[in-house]
Amino acid sequence: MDNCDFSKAILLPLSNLVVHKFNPMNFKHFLAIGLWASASLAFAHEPYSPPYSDEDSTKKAPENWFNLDPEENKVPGVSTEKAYRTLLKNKKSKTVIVAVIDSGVDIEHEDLQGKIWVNKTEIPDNGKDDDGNGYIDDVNGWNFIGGKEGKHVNEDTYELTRLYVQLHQKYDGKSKLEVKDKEEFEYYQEIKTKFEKKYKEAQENYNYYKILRKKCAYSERLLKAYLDLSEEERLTEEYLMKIRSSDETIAEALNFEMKMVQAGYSVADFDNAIDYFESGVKYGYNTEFNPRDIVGDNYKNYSEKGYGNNSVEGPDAEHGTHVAGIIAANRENDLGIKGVATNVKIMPIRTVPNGDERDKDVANAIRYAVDNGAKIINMSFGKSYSPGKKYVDEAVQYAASKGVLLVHAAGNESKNLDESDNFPNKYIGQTQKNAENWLEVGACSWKGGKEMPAEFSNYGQNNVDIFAPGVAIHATTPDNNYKSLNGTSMAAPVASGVAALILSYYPNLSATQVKEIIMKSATNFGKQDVVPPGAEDDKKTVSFKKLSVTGGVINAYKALKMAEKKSKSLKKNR
Ligand SMILES: [Ca+2]
Ligand SMILES: [Ca+2]
Ligand SMILES: [Ca+2]
Repeated sequence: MDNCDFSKAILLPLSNLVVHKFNPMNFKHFLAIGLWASASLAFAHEPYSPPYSDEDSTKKAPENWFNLDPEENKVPGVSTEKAYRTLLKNKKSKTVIVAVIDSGVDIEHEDLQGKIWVNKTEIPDNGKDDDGNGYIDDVNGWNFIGGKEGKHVNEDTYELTRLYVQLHQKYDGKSKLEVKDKEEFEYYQEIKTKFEKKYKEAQENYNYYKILRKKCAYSERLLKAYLDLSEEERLTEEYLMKIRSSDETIAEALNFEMKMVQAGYSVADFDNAIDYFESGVKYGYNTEFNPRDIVGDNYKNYSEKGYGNNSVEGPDAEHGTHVAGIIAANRENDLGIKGVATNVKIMPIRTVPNGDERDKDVANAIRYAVDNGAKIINMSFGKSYSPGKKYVDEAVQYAASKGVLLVHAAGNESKNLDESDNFPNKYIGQTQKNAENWLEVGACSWKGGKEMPAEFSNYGQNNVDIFAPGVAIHATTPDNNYKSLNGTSMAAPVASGVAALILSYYPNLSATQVKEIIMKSATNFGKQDVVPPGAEDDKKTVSFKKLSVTGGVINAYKALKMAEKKSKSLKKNR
């Protein structure tokens, strides 16, 4: 609990990996199509939203849009293709190591071959720490949420639950308080109220979606029978239009199904929602659940390192593999997708479970990355409480002292981060001192214009630096698959990729110089009127510059031009 600023414990909705298992299309969409009204249950407005699919929209995201150019292609991409075609042709580059602190990476993926970091000084599988870095057989990275015999933590609790359990043990049933505990006791009351509310919401949402799913399945069955369709056949709007029935049950089913079909949803969308809330009830808010025994570390000892195992994939590597592909997928192999940077090696550091990551692991992951040569660290995760922030901050400062850039996803709760807490962040301790090696990234959509900011993206004129593509990003997923995902989790690796690209061609630049260049060279959309994320009313626009420090979207082409100048001037002045 030390160094935790109690007064700042403002709450955010749950979310850790910014997209994990589910995609944060705005849940208001559900609300708007009237599905919520059709169940008479009291429910909590949890920001769950159904997964994105290209079919949802009449317009499709252009393929590879995140690498395209705003002027040439009319999408707010980062101009990677233009940069390769023009500025970088026949230019030499140096390999840059990018650490991906995430859920794990499928290092066997066809489009990541040759792109994974190899620790050349470590002899594989001999049970010895050959390079003496404190980690045994760490050939491709490390897994801080695994244990001996290759076991893995897959689910974990939320930090709110862990705080609640810890304080509950100390204060429950206590009638007499010592003066020194008064402040903490008040904090316990606050945590208790919040925890109980969130737990109840998760239960209600879980039940609510189960009812909706039932209703959906029932309506589909009924209407298919009426239309004499087979089970496999899809109910389309055309089919539904044919139904003429005075039967009340049919009419109600038709009304429900029409809304579903028009919005592009199906039973499967409810399955995703049910999974999400079920895991909250079963793991995230379960006060009895504690998977840390799997890791077998001395959890309270923050200075401990070396725990975990060397298996960097883990049981659920979708999120981390997607992130890795955005940064580094092979651009020349005619397979899959094209990552942003070519001369990079990904160092996977498995740290983030389904649930909230732990500060001890985050701090160790940052230190591992720095000590083993990463120049950029991608961090597509976040949470609302951070009892070990002190240790994370020290690791952030350590990274700064070694010239390593940290790229962090702003999160997907449509929140203004100037008004709510989100961890980790650039603030060191309780001061307002900023880490200069920190880049906070929001997500923008390919739609541009009024719809420039992704409707789920967090924002903040002080706390989000810049935006990058994070909607309908097609990239690598485990077992040689590919998927389109949404999230600031996807925007951060676009930014990391651009940073890596700059450093690989201009290695004499420092982390803070790369950050400055990315910020200064952004495509300025500041004057563009946009619908702010989470807005109730699409007509209430604000200028894009209100949503971030720069009011811009990252642009690799412009950044590389600026980097060339800066790099030359540094050489001259040497
Ligand atoms: Ca080692
Ligand atoms: Ca070894
Ligand atoms: Ca490829």
